[in-house]
Amino acid sequence: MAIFEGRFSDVGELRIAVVIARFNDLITGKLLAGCLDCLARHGIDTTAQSGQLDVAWVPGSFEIPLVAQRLASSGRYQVLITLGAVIRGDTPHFDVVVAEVSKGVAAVARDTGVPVIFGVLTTDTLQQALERAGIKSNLGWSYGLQALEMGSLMARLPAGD
Ligand code: INI
Repeated sequence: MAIFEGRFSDVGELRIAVVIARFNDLITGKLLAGCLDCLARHGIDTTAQSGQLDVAWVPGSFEIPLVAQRLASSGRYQVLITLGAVIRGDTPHFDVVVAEVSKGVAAVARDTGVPVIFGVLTTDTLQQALERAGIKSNLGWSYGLQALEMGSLMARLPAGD
């Protein structure tokens, strides 16, 4: 019996890309800070000179899947992290953006075989988003951990076709 597990240390071989939306950057910037703090504490080089970590900014969460698709299919990265914040307003735009980014991110992972962490907050209010981006906890930190786990897990699984 084989048991496959990811790990959170000795992850020096991982190359990671973050795709982050500028929309609601009050929130996404805090998610990024939490995420980078997590990655750095687990041995990932997050400095400006890093050859291990790249960050791509997109206008809004709607654009995340397209850029994630390009980066994932480049073959350069073992795992991607997507960061966004979609906050429900009085218009149906929320549902359109949420549907596109959630389905799009899942499709990128399946189509490319590269794990893509879904770090897009979907909340009813700004207050709820702030609570998840640092006021109470910072989910960006969790997304960093999940990326390490999935990136290292995929490397340990038998090769697919
Ligand atoms: N983009 C977000 O990331 N969050 C939102 O809450 C949001 N709302 O509510 O409109 C949002 N809209 C922009 C969208 O993602 C695209 O950037 C835009 O439609 C251009 O394609």
